[in-house]
Amino acid sequence: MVEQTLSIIKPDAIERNLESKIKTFFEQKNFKIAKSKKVQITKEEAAEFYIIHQTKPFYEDLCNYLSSGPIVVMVLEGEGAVSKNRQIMGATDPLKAEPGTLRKMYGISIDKNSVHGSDSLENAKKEINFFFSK
Ligand code: IDP
Ligand code: MG
Repeated sequence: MVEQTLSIIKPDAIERNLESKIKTFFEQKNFKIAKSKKVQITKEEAAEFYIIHQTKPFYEDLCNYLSSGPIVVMVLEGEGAVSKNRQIMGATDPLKAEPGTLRKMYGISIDKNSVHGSDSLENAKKEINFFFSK
């Protein structure tokens, strides 16, 4: 099934000028980048986006981090896009990510792991709506 998923190039990767490399990587993996924009969100917006993590010890740091600089948010489209994107991103912790995955190639640490990807079709719809409904 052709799906859409939300991808974010996080501040650590934008700061290192990795936007075009990461976009090319998605295109080489046969994703269509249906929408893309560069934004900077507030801490309050980050807190809303990551609300499912509100009880986690790292929540505050995570919200500060995602709002710390420009990010690129994208709608990726393709066959099985949600799980395929999760696979090519690699594990949350770059140290545990498989070779050839984005987080292995570019991630610095578990918090500065370069990319976000929706974890389910339901969350993909919510997250796309969060960034692209206005
Ligand atoms: P995911 O991004 O692979 O879906 P989640 O568990 O949804 O991982 O966590 C969201 C984000 O929160 C991660 O991408 C990472 O930046 C950060 N994070 C997750 N676990 C930790 C942790 O143990 N310490 C610090 N940051 C974390
Ligand atoms: Mg997640």
